[in-house]
Parts: sequence; structure tokens; C-alpha cells
Amino acid sequence: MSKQRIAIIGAGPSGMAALRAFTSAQQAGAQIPDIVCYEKQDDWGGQWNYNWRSGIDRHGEPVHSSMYRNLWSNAPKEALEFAEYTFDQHFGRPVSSYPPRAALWDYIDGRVRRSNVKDKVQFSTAVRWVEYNREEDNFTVTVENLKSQTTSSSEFDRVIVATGHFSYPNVPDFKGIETFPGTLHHAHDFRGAEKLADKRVLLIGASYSAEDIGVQAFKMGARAVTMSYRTAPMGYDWPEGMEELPIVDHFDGETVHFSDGQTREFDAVIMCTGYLHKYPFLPSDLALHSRNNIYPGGLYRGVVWQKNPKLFYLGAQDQWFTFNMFDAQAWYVRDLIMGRAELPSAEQRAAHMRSWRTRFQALDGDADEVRFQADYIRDLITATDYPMFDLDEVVRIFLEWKADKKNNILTYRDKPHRSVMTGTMAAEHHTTWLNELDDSLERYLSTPEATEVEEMV
Ligand code: FAD
Ligand code: NA7
Repeated sequence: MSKQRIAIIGAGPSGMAALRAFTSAQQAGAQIPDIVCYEKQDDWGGQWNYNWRSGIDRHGEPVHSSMYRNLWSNAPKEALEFAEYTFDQHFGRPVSSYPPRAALWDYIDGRVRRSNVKDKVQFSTAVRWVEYNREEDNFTVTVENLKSQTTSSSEFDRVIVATGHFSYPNVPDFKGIETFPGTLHHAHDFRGAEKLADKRVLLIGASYSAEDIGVQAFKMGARAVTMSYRTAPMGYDWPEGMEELPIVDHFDGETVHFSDGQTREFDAVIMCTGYLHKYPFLPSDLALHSRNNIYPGGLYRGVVWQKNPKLFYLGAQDQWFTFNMFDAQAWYVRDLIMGRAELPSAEQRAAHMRSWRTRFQALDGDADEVRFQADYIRDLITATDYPMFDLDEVVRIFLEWKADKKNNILTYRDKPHRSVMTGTMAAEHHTTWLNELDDSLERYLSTPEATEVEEMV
């Protein structure tokens, strides 16, 4: 029998998890399918592969990453740690719980670099179209090599979509916004908060981006930061100079009118209004349409496209858990593809999806969501040989993190947590998040003299 051919679209953390899942089976002696991973950027890491560009890249492609220079992990690294490649293994010593972007990129890169899989990735190659061939029961994948500007098509037995869903900005309209004379961006194009020093900044939205860009702006010396919510305020105990107001009613030049009648003047507006699930390379019967939530419809066990179970999605959920959830998904998809796990009938899959969906719809608040996602991951790991880890303890870490943020939104990142994988207590970073202005890996791993740290305070 000829070997199956598998296409992985995207080499972000989810695509890298798929590459790692297959090589881990290979290292254990199994015959694995032929794998080709297409990645439109010139390196892997997805969102974590920071790019100073915004808008359109040098090939005329939409820039993928929404990350900014100053980004540090927004949850403890102990909640995202791989069960089969720990932070201790990677860094060789305890590091702090909230690493900056470059340190997390180094960690995910380190794991796959050791497994020799980079030659399976075709970089600077954008997938343009995926077609299911009913008669052959396979897919034709058409790609463009962005450097040579040549297109080509190949056939695959299965396709894994791992292109992420925090890249295409959701940009609402507001009455009068065209009269605003200051700078106006979506969070997707935000690259650093330095320029916000001394500015009056409006962030529209009440989730991770508004919260984090808000505290970044505060840290970098913004004169005033206002965050505007549609449904509910984040409700943190904001420091003086930061506030939450209800939704924007309209703009009138630099003056913004809020729905409760208050007005403020601004120099800069950043829409932190989330992202669209968008898969421009997929026909509508293969493309996921969903809001950003933790149980999108149409995906059995969150990964198998119910309408065509030869198509898989990784990382399509909103994310409390990240890297280790992508692993659990990738291991399960690998096992389905390699025939190690059995795919239930369409009816059984539908019944399974209905029962999880019912539970999902009854969730009440963040703690419920975290527990739901932990159970979801447990269900996947149980079906594979991915090392099980103490998911209840990770839930506890998430809840502690939430309480730390409630306690002080400016200091939660200074707190160490204990690894559920190794039992190692994280190090305390040499400099507090509020005082650390150098986000580089070198600085993160350095051990500055105490006097140098004191001088920064
Ligand atoms: P992505 O990282 O988005 O990777 C998708 C890949 O697919 C990209 O490399 C892209 O170039 C490629 N691709 C897309 N389209 C095509 C195409 N047509 N052809 C070929 N390749 C294509 N998670 C955390 O755990 N901690 C954090 O602190 C954190 N902060 C975040 C901050 C921001 C601003 C954002 C946007 C996300 C953050 N996340 C964080 C969540 C993040 O989504 C995950 O950590 C992770 O990057 C998701 O991995 P992914 O592989 O599913 O998607
Ligand atoms: P999220 O978490 O999807 O949140 C989007 C926010 O935008 C949310 O508060 C929405 O309010 C708000 N929103 C959406 N549309 C509107 C309109 N029309 N008006 C006002 N507010 C609106 O996106 P984030 O960018 O914060 O986070 C995405 C990822 O990036 C996340 O995983 C992090 O790790 C980093 P709602 O609550 O729905 O009323």
C-alpha cells in the first residue's frame, strides 16, 4: 500500500505540534505518512514569530502575526508547558513564570529543532486553495511559492488546517469615526507602546488585547488610558490614569462620546475588538464559521471536520490552554490518521458533539470555561500516548492567576508558579514587569548586578 500523504497548513504552535506528533511516533519505530507543511512566513512560530511589519508583508501578503514587541506571556507558562518537553529541559534552570515573547518562541522552536523536522516545512509558501476530489477521495492543494512567485498543486489524502484565528481583525464602524484626527489602529497592527507616551489613548474592547495593550500603554507613560466595553467591564482595580467606560456612541473629531453620556478627548484609538475565523483558501463547505469560543460547532472532538472527516483543524478554539492543548489535539489527529485510534460513525460523532455542546452552552463564567477546556484536553489525551498531566492542578494555577490579576493587574506577572510537569518552582525574575523595559531573550536570561536592577526602579 502506498504511503498516505498529509498536508499541514501553517507552522505556528499548532502546526509544529502536528510535526512533533508524527516524529515522536517515528522515533518510537512507527512508519509515518509523507508529510508536507506549508508556511507562508519565512520561519515557524506563527504568532510568536514577531514581525515589525504591519498590514502587508514584502510579498504583498497580509502580515500574519498580531504580536507586539513588548508582549510577555499573559498567563503563567506553567499552564502551557509541553508535557514531553519541559522548560527545565529547554533552559536548563528555573526561569520566571511569565516569559517575554522571544523566550517563548525559543522554547517552542527548541523542541522541534531537536526533532529534525524543519525539512518537512516549505517556508514562504502560501496555500491558495484546497479542493476535495470526491471520486479520488483526496484533496488537491494549490500553493504559491512567494519568493519565486510560482504556483503548484499536489494531492493529499488528508489535510490539517493550523492557520490560527487571531490574524484577520474584526473592525467595527462607529458613527463619526472618520472625523477622528489622531492615530487609529486595530490591535493586529499594534507593534509597541513606546509611541503612546504622553498620549490620551482609547482602547475599544474588554478582553486580553484591551487589557494588555492598556497596561503596556500605562507602563510606557501614556497620559490617560480609557478602555471601552460593549458587554461588561473587565473590572480590575486599575491604577490612577486608567479607567473603563461603556461602549462608544460616536466620535466628533478628537472627542469621543460614550453611551452613558460622558465624553473624553483622545490622541490615539486602538480597536481591541477581536478577530475573525477566516480561511480564504477553503471552499465554504470545508471552512469553519464560528465566533471566538471554546467549543466551535462542526468539529468532532474539536478537531475533525464533521462534514468531511479527512479534514482536521488544530487550535480552532478560544484558548485558556494553548501549547499543551495543541499537542493533545495533534497527537489525537495523528492517531486517527495512522489508524491507531478509530473514528466513530457520523451519528456517534454527532451525538458526542451534541453532549459537549450542551455542556458548553451551560457554562457560567471563566472558571467554568477553564474546567471545560481541561476536561476537553483530558478526553483527548486519554485516547493517545501523549503523557497525561495533572490538569486539575493547571486549573488551580489558572484560577490563582485570575485572582492575582484581580489583586493587582500591574504585578501579577512578578509571581512564580510551580511546574506540574517537573515540580520545579519558577524563578523570580530579576526585574519587575513594570520596571523591565528590555524584552529581549538575552536580558531575560541575564543575571544583572543588584545595583543595575535597583537603578531601574
Ligand atoms: P498561529 O500562531 O496563528 O499560526 C498559524 C500559522 O499559519 C502562521 O505561521 C501563519 O503564517 C500560517 N498561515 C496562515 N495562513 C496560511 C496560508 N494560507 N498558507 C500557509 N501558511 C499560513 N497564547 C499564549 O499561550 N500565551 C500568550 O501570552 C498569548 N498571547 C497572545 C497575544 C496575541 C496578540 C495573540 C494574537 C495571541 C496570543 N496567544 C497567546 C494565543 C496564540 O494564538 C497561541 O499561542 C498560538 O500562537 C496559536 O497557534 P496556531 O499555530 O494555532 O496559530
Ligand atoms: P477577544 O478575546 O476575542 O475579545 C474581543 C473583544 O472585542 C471583546 O471584549 C468584545 O466584546 C469586543 N468587541 C467585539 N466587537 C465589538 C464591537 N463592535 N464593539 C465593541 N467591542 C467589541 O480578542 P482579543 O484580541 O482581546 O484576544 C485575542 C487573543 O489575543 C487572545 O487569545 C489573547 O491571548 C491575545 P464582547 O465581550 O463580545 O462584548
